[in-house]
Amino acid sequence: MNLNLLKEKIENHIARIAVIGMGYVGFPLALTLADVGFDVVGVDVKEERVRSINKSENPIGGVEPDLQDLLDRTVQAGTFHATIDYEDIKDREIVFINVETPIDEYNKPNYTALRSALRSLGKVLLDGALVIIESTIAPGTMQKVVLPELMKSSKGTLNKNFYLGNCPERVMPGKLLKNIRTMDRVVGGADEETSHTMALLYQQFVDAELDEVDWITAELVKTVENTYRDVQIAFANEVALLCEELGADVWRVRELVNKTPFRDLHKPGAGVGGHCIPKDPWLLANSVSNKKELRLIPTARVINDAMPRHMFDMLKVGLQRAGQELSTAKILILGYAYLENSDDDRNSPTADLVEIMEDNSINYRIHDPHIDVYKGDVYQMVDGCDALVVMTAHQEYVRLDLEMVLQAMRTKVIIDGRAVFKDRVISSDLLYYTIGIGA
Ligand code: SAJ
Repeated sequence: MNLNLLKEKIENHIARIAVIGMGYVGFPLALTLADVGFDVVGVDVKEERVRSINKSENPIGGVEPDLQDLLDRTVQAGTFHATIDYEDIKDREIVFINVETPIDEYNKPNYTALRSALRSLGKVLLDGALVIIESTIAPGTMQKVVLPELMKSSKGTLNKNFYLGNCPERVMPGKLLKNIRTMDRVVGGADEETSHTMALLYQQFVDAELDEVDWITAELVKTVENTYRDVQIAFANEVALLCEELGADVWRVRELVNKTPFRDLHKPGAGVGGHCIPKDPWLLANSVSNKKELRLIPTARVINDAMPRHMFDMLKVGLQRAGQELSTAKILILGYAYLENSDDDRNSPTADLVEIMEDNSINYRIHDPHIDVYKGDVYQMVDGCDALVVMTAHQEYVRLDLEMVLQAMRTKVIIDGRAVFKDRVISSDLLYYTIGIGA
């Protein structure tokens, strides 16, 4: 099939679509495409996840407006279903790939899931299909990994047997569906004709600008936009450490700095988690061989990764000042998710803090209102504790009755990694430390 025929099918919403990877990105994408009238098949390797999706059970946790309703609607309408069998997508004219692309312990890209999806897809790929990679990949990966894998598994040729593009996702937990429909997208086709076709496809469900580029530009835009954020957060964290040393309040400094035009000092915090920000700088840095020239990007990662340790150091100071031995202290950690009001715990800074606690044989417990294993009554869990360590700014903590919490505590130390309580009236016998305020 040539792209003209595919374009017609796209405009009439009769192009048959598959989305590989039913996670935070692929699942809402599949529902959105089905909601605008396409027939969509979702593919995932997790049989349990496929089964629950087909029973209209939403696999994505956290606060995601409208996701469940959309799932109910599309499953009932029969325009969307999930499968583990690649045979079920051999008739698909458009295939999105939204699988995980993590980094390994050496900060190198791990493309196991991506290669596996490409190998399985290639065996069943419909002649003339358009394949779009939405996973975040290091610049150069389309040329050096995706194309060779797909040519090998499909025994086909680019722009003859299949068309290939990269359109990096821009979802954010808590606003998955909204972002899919409203964020500008970069559509990187192997050639202009493919980019045009991709733009036409995204026009069917995206109400924003679609910028047509080549592969390397699409790969760079995604990794650079997240590396920008990581470097900005690292700068905020370093300013916070300065303020602590100087006895200043970084939050007041930040407020006034950001009154200056073109300044956007980010928020210092207990660490940088998630599936994007800690990973994408390494994908970017690994796209070039002479990495020794890259100093800012790796250093920003080191600064941000050191913040959980800084939380532990503040805890030690607080307990010492309170005259409470670390070895006999009882600690309650508030927040395991990497982001407020989300259940997403990927690359959670709290996991790093917990490792340090374990290494020091500290008696700790974890609370998180969005993660089943850590759910509980904070007012009960804090009973007899010596310190609270706030790692995530969940709404539940913002609304916490601090006086009640303090009454239940044995020693009254709060280490606040997200400045959740900094503007609250704090009783006199409390030792309160927050990121970026000298104590
Ligand atoms: N964080 C800080 N200080 C800040 C901002 C964030 O410490 O000023 C921490 C957060 O607590 C979290 C981590 O960084 O642990 C990441 O937070 P995030 O707000 O960047 O959330 P993510 O990981 O969901 O990032 C996504 C990214 N979106 C995509 O990759 C499509 C990112 O580009 C967005 O800027 C971000 O959402 C967003 O703005 O919500």
